[in-house]
Amino acid sequence: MAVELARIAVDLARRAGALVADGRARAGGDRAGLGVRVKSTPTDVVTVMDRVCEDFLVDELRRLRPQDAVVGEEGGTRADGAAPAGPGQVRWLVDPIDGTVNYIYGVPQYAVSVAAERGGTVVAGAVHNPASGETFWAWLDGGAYLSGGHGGEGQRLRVTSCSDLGQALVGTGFGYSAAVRAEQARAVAELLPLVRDIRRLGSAALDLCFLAAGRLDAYYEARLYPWDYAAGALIAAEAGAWLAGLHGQPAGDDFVAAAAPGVAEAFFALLESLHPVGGSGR
Ligand code: LIP
Repeated sequence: MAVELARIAVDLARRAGALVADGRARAGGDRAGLGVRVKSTPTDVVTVMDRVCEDFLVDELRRLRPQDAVVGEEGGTRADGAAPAGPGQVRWLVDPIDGTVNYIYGVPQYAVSVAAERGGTVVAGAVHNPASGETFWAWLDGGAYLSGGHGGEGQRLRVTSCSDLGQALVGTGFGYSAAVRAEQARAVAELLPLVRDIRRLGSAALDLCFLAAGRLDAYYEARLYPWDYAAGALIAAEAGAWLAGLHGQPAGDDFVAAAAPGVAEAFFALLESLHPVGGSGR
C-alpha cells in the first residue's frame, strides 16, 4: 500500500513540476507573467502557477484515488480534505510550489511536495525540484531515495555521520511577519557561533531532503504548514534523521527539528534553550 502511494506521489510531483517549470519558462522570467499576489504579508506571495499546479494535483488525485481526501496550500481540497483522515482513510497533503519566493526570483531551489498520510501518519511522500531534476521520495519503513540530477536512479539516501555540533551545517527558515522574523533572528544569532554554518535555502521540503541526502547535518524551522514538511520529514526520517518538536512535543506545525543522530541530542537541547516558550509565530 505505502509503496504504491509513493509511486503515485513521485509521478504526480514530477508531472506537476513540469507544469511549474513550463509556467516560469512561458513567463520568460518576468514576474508580471507569473501573476504574483500577496497573502498574509507583502512578502508572503503566491503565483498563478501555484494555483494551476494545485488544481492539477487535486484533479489527478480525484481521478486516481477518488476515495481519498486531499488538502493543499492554496485551498485546493476534496470536500473532506480538511478533516483528519479516519483510521483507514488516506489523506494527501500537497504543496504545489514550496519555495515560492525562489520560484519568482529564479533561484533554483523550489519543489512540488506530495505526501500521503493514513490514519494521521505520513506513509509516503515525494519532493521534486524541477529546476534540478531531482526527485526525493520515501515510504514508511521502505527507505528514502533520490533520482535525477547527479543522483542516478534510485540512490539510497543516508544522513551524515556528523557527531560534533560545532561542525554541523544547519538549515533553517523564517516566517513572513516582521515581528516573528526579528524573534527568529535573535535565536539564529545565538545558534550561529555554535555550529559550522547555517543555510537558509528557502524551501522546507528541500531542506529536509537535503538533510536526508547528507547535504545538511541538521534543520529546524518554526510554524510551518503540514504540506511544507510532511513529505520531507518522512524522507529525512527514512534516511536516518531524528525528528523532534520543542519541549517534548513531536515535530509538527509549531516546530520541526531534524538532525543526523550524532548531533541530534545536542542540537535539540540547544534549540530548547534558544526557544524557551516554544515555536514562534509565522
Ligand atoms: C516556504 C517554506 C520555507 C519557509 C518560507 C516559506 P512557501 O514555503 O518552505 O521553509 O522558510 O518562509 O514558508 O511559502 O514557499 O510554500
